[in-house]
Amino acid sequence: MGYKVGIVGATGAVGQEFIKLLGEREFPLSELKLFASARSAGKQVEALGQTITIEEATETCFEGLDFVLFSANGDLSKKLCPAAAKAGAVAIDNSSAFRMDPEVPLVVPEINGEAARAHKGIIANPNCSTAISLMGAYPLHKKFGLKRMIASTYQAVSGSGAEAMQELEDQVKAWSAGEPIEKNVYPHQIAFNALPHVDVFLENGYTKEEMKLVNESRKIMALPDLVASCTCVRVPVMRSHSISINAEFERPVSVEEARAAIAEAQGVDLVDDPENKVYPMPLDFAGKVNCGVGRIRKDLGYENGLAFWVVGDQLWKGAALNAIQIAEYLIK
Ligand code: 2RA
Repeated sequence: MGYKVGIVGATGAVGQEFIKLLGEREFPLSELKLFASARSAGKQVEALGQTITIEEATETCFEGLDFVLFSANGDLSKKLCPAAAKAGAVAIDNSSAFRMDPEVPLVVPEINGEAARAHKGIIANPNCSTAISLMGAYPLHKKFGLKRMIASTYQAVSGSGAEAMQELEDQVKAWSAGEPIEKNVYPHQIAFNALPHVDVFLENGYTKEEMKLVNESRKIMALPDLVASCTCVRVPVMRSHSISINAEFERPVSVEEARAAIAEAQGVDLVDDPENKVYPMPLDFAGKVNCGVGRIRKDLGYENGLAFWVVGDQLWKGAALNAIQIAEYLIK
């Protein structure tokens, strides 16, 4: 038996990864429908060995579908996810529109997959930096009881979409050729730079991105009292996010115990042999299903503390893969 799957935002960076991963993971498809803006409607694309005509994403296009994977802006998700659910589909939404809605499960399958089964038609996919961070933090929480998490992210430009990836490439070329640098996606040059500015600034001095990591972590791990803070930085890396985490636990923890907890965890690789220059790096995890954890060491600031480093593919575990893993979880 196959499933009828729709993709909203099919022409975007994440939408393209949805298509690629559905094929590579041999998701049991009986039909694939691609939806995008009116501008793209009517275009024909090759996808999974078939020619598919892109349809305009509207409130009436979801009839008969089992799953609809959304990677569109929050406003469009707010409008169309309920329509998909009303049509009988499960809407898995990659925008932030429903993530903090108490009626909508926010899911990383390796952490709270069962929460997905309580859905009422819509399931929220976490922000990329959240999902990747928790792939390292959660296995340690399970063993040692996380009470404080301070995160600093080093985020790839893929998080801003295909245009940002092209902008980085163009800026590197222009810089190397001594030509003027064009800036369209970011307020400053991103090539050879680091921007402590991901998403918009809020009144509390944090950015929306930073508050997403704090608030979504609490919801996904069901830790409403988790003490957390975060700094999100955009760096000139193509498609993997890296996160430095300083964590304090309820119970004593050794580096060896932490390494063992990561080594046995699902969806994450222990990459931790700094003496031999072995640690997770963005280039190594681009296009990888698993995230990587390394640089595990006692935190110098907390009695029961650890510092560690997590890396994951922003387009995959940070977006398209996690959403498809939610669908896989529901059909298993
Ligand atoms: C970013 N997490 O990295 C945001 C959206 N994908 O820009």
